[in-house]
Amino acid sequence: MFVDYYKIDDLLADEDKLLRDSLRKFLEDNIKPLIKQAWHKQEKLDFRTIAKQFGELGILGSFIEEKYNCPGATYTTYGIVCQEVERIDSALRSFVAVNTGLVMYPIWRYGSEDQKMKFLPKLASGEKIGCYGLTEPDAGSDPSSMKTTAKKIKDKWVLNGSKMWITEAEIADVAIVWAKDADDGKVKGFIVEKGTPGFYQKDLEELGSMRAGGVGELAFTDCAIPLENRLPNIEGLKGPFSCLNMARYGISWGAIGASMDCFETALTYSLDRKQFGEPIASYQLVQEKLANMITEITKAQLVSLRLSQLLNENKATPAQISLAKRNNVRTARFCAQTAREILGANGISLDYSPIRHMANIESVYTYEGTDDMHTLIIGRDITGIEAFRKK
Ligand code: TGC
Repeated sequence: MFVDYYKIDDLLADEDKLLRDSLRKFLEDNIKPLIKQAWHKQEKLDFRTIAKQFGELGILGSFIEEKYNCPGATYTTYGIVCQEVERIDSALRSFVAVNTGLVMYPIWRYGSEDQKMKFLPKLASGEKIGCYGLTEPDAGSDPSSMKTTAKKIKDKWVLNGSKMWITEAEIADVAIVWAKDADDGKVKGFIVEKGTPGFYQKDLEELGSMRAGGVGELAFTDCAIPLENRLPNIEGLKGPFSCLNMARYGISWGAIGASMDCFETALTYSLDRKQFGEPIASYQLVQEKLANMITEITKAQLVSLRLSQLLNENKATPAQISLAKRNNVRTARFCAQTAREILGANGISLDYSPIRHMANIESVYTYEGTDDMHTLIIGRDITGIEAFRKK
């Protein structure tokens, strides 16, 4: 079943539709059967295997050049990939969006040619997995207050500090880490490889959201990396923020995937479930809920598709990306709650996906910029007045 009320399919390229259909089949056959148990027991999915499978499917680093063994596709393709994986589970989309938008993108955009040749092909094939270190225990919405430092000592950069709420923290082979230069105070980006002395990686246990994926912390204690592991072509906060644009854009599509799955589940259930002698879909209150869901999903689809075109033309602004992330995650939150409600008591069972999406979406609502921060980013853009901090 496709949730496509406005024939948005007609606006997609044939190759994107083919990719979507084959990816959907792969995910439904291979990953969907594992997800309930993985989430319930908080036994993370086997991302080593999944990374290689995704590499073979050619869905990592969608918009990055073929020269680096990446797909060389469009931002629309990347969006469709995010939609399909989050239709299964938000942890899968986190994996794709972090690796593509937060790890491969900064290496591609700000890295040296040697760094690109060394890391991008292996990240695209899934041979290596990445993570992104920006957020810290005391620096979430305000990354400018980060405490992690990097000091140039002879032929090394020496990192000290910690990062928190990091997708695939423990498994990652490659971490993109943002730190303040201890001498000039400027934010700079570094590539830290697994196994470097002084680099500690640990996933958190007992999470109530994103239970099928890894989320954890990174710590650096006199962690010395070669000088050539600094991303040479960026300094300042616009580096990490520009990467967040890529992840936030991917989230806007992923949220559509989660919403679609909730809608499909609720529609199927309401046509099947009888109360008072009739399918509950025949009752006006249930129809209103379904109509509200399809309306919000359709609006979200149009926002992300248009945003993809703006990105393909290099015309999208950060505030436009904030609008899509904010709107579409609100839609997913609404659809998960509404679907759960339509399913009645069955809605709290993990036999159905909405309660799982509902818990996952709380992470998505908060990370890569909270809903409140995106409200203020849009507010600043349309008024010219900043409301982030007291003057
Ligand atoms: P501000 O003065 O606004 O900007 C500093 C410089 O950055 C530029 N900039 C951007 N550039 C590209 N894209 C964007 N989205 C940008 N936003 C800002 C800006 O033009 C400026 O450049 P320049 O050349 O003038 O220096 O900085 P501010 O500190 O006032 O920022 C305010 C605000 C609210 C926009 C920013 O702090 C913000 O976006 N906060 C939210 C942070 C956030 O999203 N954190 C989540 C991080 S990731 C995560 O949740 C976990 S890690 C990922 C995972 O593993 O899942």
